[in-house]
Amino acid sequence: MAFVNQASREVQLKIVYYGPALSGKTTNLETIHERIRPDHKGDLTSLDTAQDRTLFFDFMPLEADAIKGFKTRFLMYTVPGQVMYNTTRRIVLRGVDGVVFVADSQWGEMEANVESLSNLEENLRAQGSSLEHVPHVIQFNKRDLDNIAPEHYMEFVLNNGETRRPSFSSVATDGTGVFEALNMIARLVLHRFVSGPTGKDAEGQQLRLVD
Ligand SMILES: Nc1nc2c(ncn2[C@@H]2O[C@H](COP(=O)(O)OP(=O)(O)OP(=O)(O)O)[C@@H](O)[C@H]2O)c(=O)[nH]1
Ligand SMILES: [Mg+2]
Repeated sequence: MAFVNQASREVQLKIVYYGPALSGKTTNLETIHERIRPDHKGDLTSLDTAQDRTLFFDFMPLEADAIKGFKTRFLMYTVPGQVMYNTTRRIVLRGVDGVVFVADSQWGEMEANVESLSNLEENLRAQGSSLEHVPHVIQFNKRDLDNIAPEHYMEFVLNNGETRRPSFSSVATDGTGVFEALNMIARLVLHRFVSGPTGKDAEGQQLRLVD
């Protein structure tokens, strides 16, 4: 749920990177953190295990001049992908405004991708929401590897519903596709926010995006 602080004139929007274990969610955030101007980002907080796997979540605030008269802060989170951490995923998903689903393009991970996507749907439903109501994009990550499924196959398996989501081929380790996906989810989240009931100022006027 978007949070509007009328006193400090700040809007907070929550974006969650979701997907199966080791698909590249943390790497996405690391790449974004590396390349964003220092005055537009806060520290990246990573809660990793010894094997560099997310134990709880990664978090990074990101600032943008997107809404007229307000500062916009995107709160960027990743979830732990390992199946056993579902309670954690549910907690991190609370109040989510937008999701980047990071799929692993390797053939051997296709089942894990499908499972993770339905786990996302299930966890959203548990909070009274659904993918229909939460803006989301999908990343076909690890396109630099050899043992990967063709994009059209991944589209068919993961993105073949009635509401096709924007999709991006990516290599999170070198930044390919990472900002394209981020820009798209940010745009979708902002548009949803300014056209919705929470996107109002203290006088009840609908907020507007910067041209
Ligand atoms: N070749 C290649 N490796 C990648 C890519 N993205 C991530 N990796 C590697 O995949 C491994 C897992 O990446 P993480 O970003 O930790 O994965 P995660 O989704 O956060 O994993 P969990 O936190 O366990 O759910 C790391 O060794 C990364 O360097 C990519 O696009 N290409
Ligand atoms: Mg991680």
